[in-house]
Amino acid sequence: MSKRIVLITGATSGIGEAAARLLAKNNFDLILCGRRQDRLDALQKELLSQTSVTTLSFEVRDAQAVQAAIRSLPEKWKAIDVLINNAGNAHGFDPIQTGSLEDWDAMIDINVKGLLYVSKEVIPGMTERASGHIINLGSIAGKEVYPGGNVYCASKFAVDALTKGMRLDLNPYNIKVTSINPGLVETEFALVRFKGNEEKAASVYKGMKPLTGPDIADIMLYVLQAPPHVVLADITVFPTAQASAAVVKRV
Ligand code: 8X3
Repeated sequence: MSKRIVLITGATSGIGEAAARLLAKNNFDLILCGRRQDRLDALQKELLSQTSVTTLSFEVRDAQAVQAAIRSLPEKWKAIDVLINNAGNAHGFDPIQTGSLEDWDAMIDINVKGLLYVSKEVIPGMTERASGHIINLGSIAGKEVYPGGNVYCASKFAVDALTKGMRLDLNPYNIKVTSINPGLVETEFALVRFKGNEEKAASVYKGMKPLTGPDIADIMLYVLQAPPHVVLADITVFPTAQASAAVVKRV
């Protein structure tokens, strides 16, 4: 297969960063997106010896910024073959009666609206060319609701619905749509959810071996290397110690 251009949101850490590293080695040119320009620069510098890399720094929740950034891409980067909607996070773990508006806004703005803003800029080129692949990062939290998950789960249920909606609407255009729905993955995810509380964040992964960013990146590469007539539509992946959102074997 010839080289493809992939745009990855949330490329500055965790799953997005691992995907950037793996795809750089596997015939993809990279458009790395994130909020933190210093991290984007460092990753670009690291990967430039392996492939072409450009960066875009913006907040996915800012529709204007998303539009301006993606439209600023030089001509040679405009034909995006693969969109990885990876940016997203959980903010807070409060029950519904005490959750904060700020946390709710962040999760809905980033996980749902941000995914839509980026998709809106990228999909028209794909429909025009009648080719493309969109990978949305869902979660087990988009399949099951657990105590304290409320708005985060709602945001990931929305991602699940959007993935299905994209697959239906883009069916006439030869565009593949995949969702990858991980369980526990050890990234900065828990640290963000617990607002920097390292002890609470560590307890999420205590006594079990969680998935890692590179585990999810491996799945992405497999998905992207499937033959043209094959699309992995919906993948749920757990660490072996996990059986559902809430059932985890710990030692
Ligand atoms: C992250 C998985 O189980 O922590 O999306 O909600 S979980």
